[in-house]
Amino acid sequence: MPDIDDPTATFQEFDRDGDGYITRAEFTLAMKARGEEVTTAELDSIFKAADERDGDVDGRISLAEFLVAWEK
Ligand SMILES: [Ca+2]
Ligand SMILES: [Ca+2]
Repeated sequence: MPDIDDPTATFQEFDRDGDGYITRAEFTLAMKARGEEVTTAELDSIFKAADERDGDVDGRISLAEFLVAWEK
C-alpha cells in the first residue's frame, strides 16, 4: 500500500467503463474490489458532498468533483 494514492489513478480505477464519471454502482464495485463495504448512507453522503460542488447534481462524480472531494 502506498502512503498516498494518486487521486487521478484512483478515479480511473473507480471509473470502470472509462466514461469519465463515477456512478454509485461503479463506486460500490470499486470499494468492494478494495475489500471495503459501503453502506447506502455512506454512498448518499459521499455523492451528495461531491456532487454539490459543481452544481450539476447529476448523480455522478466527474474527475473535477472527485479531486475537490479528495482534497477536503
Ligand atoms: Ca463510469
Ligand atoms: Ca456531478
